[in-house]
Amino acid sequence: MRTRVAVIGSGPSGLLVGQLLTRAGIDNVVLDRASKDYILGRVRAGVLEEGTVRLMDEAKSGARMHAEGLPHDGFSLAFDGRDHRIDLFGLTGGKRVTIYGQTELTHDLMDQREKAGALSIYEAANVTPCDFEGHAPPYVTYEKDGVTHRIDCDFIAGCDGFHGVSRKSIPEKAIRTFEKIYPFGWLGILADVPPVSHELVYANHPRGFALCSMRSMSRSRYYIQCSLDEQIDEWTDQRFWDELRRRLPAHHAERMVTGPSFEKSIAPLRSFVAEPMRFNRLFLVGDAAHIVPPTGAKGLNLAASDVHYLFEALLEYYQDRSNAGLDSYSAKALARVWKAVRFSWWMTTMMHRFPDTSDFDQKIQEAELDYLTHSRAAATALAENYVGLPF
Ligand code: RFL
Ligand code: PHB
Repeated sequence: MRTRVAVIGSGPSGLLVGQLLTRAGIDNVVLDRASKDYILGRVRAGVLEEGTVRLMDEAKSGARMHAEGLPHDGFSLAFDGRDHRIDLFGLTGGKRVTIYGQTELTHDLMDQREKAGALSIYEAANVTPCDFEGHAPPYVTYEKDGVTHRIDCDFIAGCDGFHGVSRKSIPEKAIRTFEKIYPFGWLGILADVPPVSHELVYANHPRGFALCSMRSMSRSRYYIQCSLDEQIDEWTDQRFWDELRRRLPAHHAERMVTGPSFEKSIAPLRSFVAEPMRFNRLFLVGDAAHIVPPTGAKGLNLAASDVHYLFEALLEYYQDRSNAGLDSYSAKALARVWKAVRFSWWMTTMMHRFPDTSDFDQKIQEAELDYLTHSRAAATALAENYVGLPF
């Protein structure tokens, strides 16, 4: 089989780049080792920046997102038993975020891809990017139903997430990685109960961080900071609700509606960047190249900005026969990535309780929160990063 762009990974990065390419008439194949149902069963991101929304529109996949997504003009930072609202809309001159689950976004992109008749291969085993470093055209091999297949292509988009094969295929000496592991995780649940507040609440509490998010006005997504050795089976719903309630200001805790959860998982927190993001004909996109802790809600949105830069570069290549965009992809993407890595690290540091915090560190955290909620300049810096830096 031959295609122009072989896309490894059918998460948001792979589907979005695939859909933009298909709409521009650039033939591509998406390959994933998992099944469609497995991918749609993963509960992850929930906050979309305006740039991500714009890209979904460009991919003609935004109709349901506009109909069902919730525009949010602000969120709360809760500490010392009080809420401090960050007025995203007012501080950024009219920008907002949209609450729409990654699962739904993925669903919409899969539907549009199917409608467009573009090829996706699920449950592809041993996907391997080959010959992407030299002058010969690259290809990808995979196994399906015991048969090995080969897809010849011009380019490979490595959209296969943090544990994917693309980054691992790059010789060690050609890649540099940067990593920070945080000494805690997030225990998250999904439940069909109305959220405690119509906006998100990020809470800093002596017992640890808590986040009240949502998927709709009848479905809540809640997280609490937990230690890394926590066993999920030891967290009954009741124990989770009790712990969450303790970490929230009284007016939220009192209003909280509880109910059975239908998803419960623990996610470790990590910052990770691989440089560069291009290896001749292989491009790393999204989580394959970088991971951020979820505190700043940036992971999916960074995947979207990478997709934007890569799509523009491929368009320039196929339409104008110019390599300029491909040559600058890595530098452009990384410049935005590092700013989001910094923001996510900063939000994480400010909102969580670290096991080894000294009295000095604690006072600095309190001063930071006090400054942020009393200085318009400081709040503006937070708001402009939260709604997303331009791309
Ligand atoms: P994905 O979504 O991991 O998709 C990669 C796909 O590649 C496939 N794959 C392979 N296919 C073939 N061969 C292989 N060897 C393969 N290895 C892997 C996988 O099956 C999968 O389908 O990466 P992508 O597309 O780059 O998307 C990135 C986002 O998923 C991620 O950044 C976000 O979910 C992060 N994130 C958040 N981001 C936000 O922007 N806002 C948020 O509010 C937000 N909250 C979150 C989050 C991530 C979380 N977790 C669990 C990590 C909350 C959580 C709890
Ligand atoms: C979510 O709704 O899953 C969510 C929202 C905000 C974050 C992280 C996750 O910062």
